Amino acid sequence: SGSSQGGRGALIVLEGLDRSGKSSQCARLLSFLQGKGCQAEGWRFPDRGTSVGQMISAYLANESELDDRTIHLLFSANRWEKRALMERKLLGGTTLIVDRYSYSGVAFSAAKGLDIEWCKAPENGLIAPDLVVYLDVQPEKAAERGGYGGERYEKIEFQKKVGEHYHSLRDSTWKVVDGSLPMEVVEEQLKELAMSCILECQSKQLASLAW
Ligand code: NYM
Ligand code: MG
Repeated sequence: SGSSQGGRGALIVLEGLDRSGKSSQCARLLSFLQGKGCQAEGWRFPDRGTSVGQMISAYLANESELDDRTIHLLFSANRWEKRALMERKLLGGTTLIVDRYSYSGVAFSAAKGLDIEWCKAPENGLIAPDLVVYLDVQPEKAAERGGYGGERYEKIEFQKKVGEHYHSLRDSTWKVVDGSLPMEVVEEQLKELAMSCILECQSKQLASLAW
């Protein structure tokens, strides 16, 4: 069973600050793709459903304390434990719409003051995204959107630093979309980017992150 058009699926990642609209846009994009008969699934990191994910979730909820490098490696391990399944899905023709990935891993940890090259190292060898869409929203704007949920990192000053580190991670797979535009406008831009990416991936091999 491949996709209806044959070829592998695309690894499409949405990135951005907390409250930038990623989760809503992932859901909209996913239902659009599925409505078109495209084989697609929605994923997110952290994946809080695994035992590593539960440790991460407790840390984010301030229910546990962890050394900065230790939690960094847990976020990375949480992607590694999903790598084999991710590869199987993509090769089987399923497109994955992923809410956060390695870029979150590096940007949030580097914002705490950890060395950025040290932060990148454990991400090497994970599957490289075919498209990264960064939803660009000013930290002040993001905070206005119903406020933050009270998890660790959800503070304007910290989010500003995260944004600067995201900026330094931009590469050729990145597209920046203005996340302050109306939801429907952002949605249209995402649909177009995703459709052309999915088409291109049918004749493009999977690659690994090499930072
Ligand atoms: N986060 C997420 C990290 O610090 N490192 C990572 O590798 C990932 C994937 O977790 N503030 C942070 C970003 C968010 C928080 O994510 C929880 P979400 O999308 O709000 O559930
Ligand atoms: Mg959040």
